[in-house]
Amino acid sequence: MNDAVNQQREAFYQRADTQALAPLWTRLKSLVPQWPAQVGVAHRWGYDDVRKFVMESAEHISAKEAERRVMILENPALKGTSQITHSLYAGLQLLMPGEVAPAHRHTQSALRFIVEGNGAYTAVDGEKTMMTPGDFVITPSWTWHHHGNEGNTPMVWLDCLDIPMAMFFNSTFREDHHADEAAITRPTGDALARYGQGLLPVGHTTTSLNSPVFNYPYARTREALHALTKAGAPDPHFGCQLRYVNPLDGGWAMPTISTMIRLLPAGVSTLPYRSTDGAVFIVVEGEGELHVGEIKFALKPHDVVTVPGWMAYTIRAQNDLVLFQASDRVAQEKLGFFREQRM
Ligand code: 1HN
Repeated sequence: MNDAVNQQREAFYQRADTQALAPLWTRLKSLVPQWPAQVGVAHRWGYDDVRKFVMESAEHISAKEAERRVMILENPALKGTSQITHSLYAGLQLLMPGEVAPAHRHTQSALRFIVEGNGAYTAVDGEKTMMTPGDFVITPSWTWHHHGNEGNTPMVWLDCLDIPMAMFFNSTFREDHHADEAAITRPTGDALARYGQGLLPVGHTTTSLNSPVFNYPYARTREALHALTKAGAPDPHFGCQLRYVNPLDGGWAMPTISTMIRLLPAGVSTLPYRSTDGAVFIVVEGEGELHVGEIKFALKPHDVVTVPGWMAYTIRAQNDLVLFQASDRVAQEKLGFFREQRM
C-alpha cells in the first residue's frame, strides 16, 4: 500500500469523524479478538499478611463511620478500579464486638463467605442469620441489609459483589435506611427451614432471582463434601466439587455470581483447567498449592486467590483442602459466553 492511498484514507477518516463516523476495518481485530485478553493478574492475598491490615482498620475508623469497614482486595494489575477480576469486586470486611454496619440497599448483589469470628449476624430482607466460619450468605439485589456483632470477637468475612458488572450496565441505585437497623420481620432460621431441607412450601411462588436460602451453613456443606469423598474417585479436574443451588429451580444460587465449593483429598493434584470466568478462591480448610502459568501460590486457610479468565490452573492438596469459589459464570452462561476447557 503506497503513501498516497494511506493519505487518502487518513483524510477520509478525518472527514468521517466530523460526522461521528469511524471505520470498522481498522479496529475489527481488537474489537473481536480470537480469544479472551487477560484482564488483571493471578494473585494471592496471604491471610497471615493481610489480616494485620484488616484488624488495624478498626483503629482508624468505626464501622458506623465507614458504613462498611472493608479492605478491598484489588487486583494489582487493575489498581484504582476496585476490581479483583474484570467483573467482580471483593474485600475483607471487619465488624468489631458491639458494632453495627448500618442498613442500606443497592442493586448490586453481594455474597459473604465467613472467615473468622463468632457471634455476629447479618440481617437480610427482614431475617437475621448468625455468621459462622465457612458459611455462604447471599444479599440479593435491592434487599435491606445490615450487620451486627453481638459477640466478643472480631468478625471477618469475604465480600464479593457484582459491582463491575452493574457498573457496565450503569443501571444501579442505592438507598440508606432511615435507621441503622432495618426491621426484623421473620424469626432466625425461617428461610433455611422453609427452603433448605429438601422441602418447599406448597404453592410457593417468587419473583426473586436468588435462592430463598440465604445462608448455606458450612456444617452441612462440609458433611456433603466428605460424603462425596467416600462415593468414588474425585473428578480429575475439580476434585469433589459442588455448586450452591437455588432449590426452587436447580439453578445457581445467585443471578450474577456463581458459587461452588470443593474438597481436594490429601495428595490429589487436579489436571489443568481453564474457563472464561475469572475466579476468586478462598481457602476454607487445609493446605496446598495453586499453579497458574509459571506461578506457584502456597495455599493456607483464609488465603484468597484470583485467577483471570482463560488462564489454565491446577491445584494440589497437601492435606484435605477445601476451597470456595466465586465467578461470573452464571451471567456468562445466560448470555451464551461461557466456555471451558479440561486439559
Ligand atoms: C456493601 O453494601 C457491603 O453490605 C460490603 O456489607 C461491601 C462494597 C461496595 C458497595 C457496597 C455490605 C460493599 C458494599
